[in-house]
Amino acid sequence: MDITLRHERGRRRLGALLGVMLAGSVVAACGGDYPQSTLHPTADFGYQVDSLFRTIFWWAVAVFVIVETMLMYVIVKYRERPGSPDPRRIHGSTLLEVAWTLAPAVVLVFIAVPTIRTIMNVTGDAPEDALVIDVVGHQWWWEYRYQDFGVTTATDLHVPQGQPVQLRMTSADVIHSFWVPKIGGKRDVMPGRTTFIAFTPDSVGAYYGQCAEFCGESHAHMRLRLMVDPPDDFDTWVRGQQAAPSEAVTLDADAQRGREAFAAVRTPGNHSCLACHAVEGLAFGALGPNLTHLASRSSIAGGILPMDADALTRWLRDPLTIKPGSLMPDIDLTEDEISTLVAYLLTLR
Ligand code: HEC
Ligand SMILES: [Cu+2]
Repeated sequence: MDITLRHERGRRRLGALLGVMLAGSVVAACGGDYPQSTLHPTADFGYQVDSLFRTIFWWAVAVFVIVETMLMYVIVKYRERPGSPDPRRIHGSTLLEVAWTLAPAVVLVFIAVPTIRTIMNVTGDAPEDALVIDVVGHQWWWEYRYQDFGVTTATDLHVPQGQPVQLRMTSADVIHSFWVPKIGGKRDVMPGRTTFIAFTPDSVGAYYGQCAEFCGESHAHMRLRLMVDPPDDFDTWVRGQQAAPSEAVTLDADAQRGREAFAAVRTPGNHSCLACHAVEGLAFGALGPNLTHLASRSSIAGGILPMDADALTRWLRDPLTIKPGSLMPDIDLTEDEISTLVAYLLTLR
């Protein structure tokens, strides 16, 4: 064999080896415990989906190994050699054809049975004692209504650890999809229809999620956080949300002026805060998030900004740059109005 050919082969082998190593490390990277990994579930819904995934994965591995082994064997054994005669012609083999029809059919049965069983198990039915929360998808934020407690909030979804929860979901505008990967699968949220997700979260923590159905310009900015609280903390949270915020604190001069700016009627365009937002005891708007306990949340604007003075200031200055297409209009507020409004909003604990 001449030298250049051998070199060429060596290089190809090295390339193939590197390719395999790269593919291996890419696949291995998927297994990490990332905030939105479906491979590390923390609720019964997720465990079922995960176990189905693993079952199918191992079937696929078995099929891959068997098929590739046979393929390699045939390629090597029947490769053309110098001077070898033409291969014998054959036509049809009943045995082979029956075998390669039956074998995949059997594999499909072993995949179909657990798949259908899982689908039946995760339709969203919940036991009697489940905590039912109404979820409303909006362009581009999630609203939650706890009818049992008279609490309405947004973006942060609080649930108690170890208790079955049922989400009763619908949309105020277009089709969205609710997805917290560590809890389980996604489910469409549609206007004029009600869909359900049921789960029992088993570990305390904050889990990220997001809208998983393209719903317009700021679809990528429609995130959420599922807060799984210890039961006692959850009760405390509910009591905090039920209390009227304005009674709880006396407002300083700035916050008082902010409250007035919030309630002021703005013309033209009626971009008054209270036209779109509710604050218990002050405003009843329903187009935007309920702000009654805004300052008790971890994030604002569909989970893309932290809940702090700086983010609130940026948001009030220019919501449309932060969130293109946002239904919160750009209101011509003076810097003074913004700072008093922020002072007021921060009192809404
Ligand atoms: C035309 C309706 C409308 C008006 C008027 C309006 N907002 Fe909004 N606001 C919204 C909508 C819709 C959102 C949600 C935007 C998003 O996340 O996509 C929002 C979000 C917010 C948020 C973030 C809340 C959260 O939980 O994410 C704050 C704070 C806020 N608005 C304050 C104000 C203030 C203060 C005013 C008055 C100066 C005001 N808004 C006027 C519709 C409005
Ligand atoms: Cu959406």
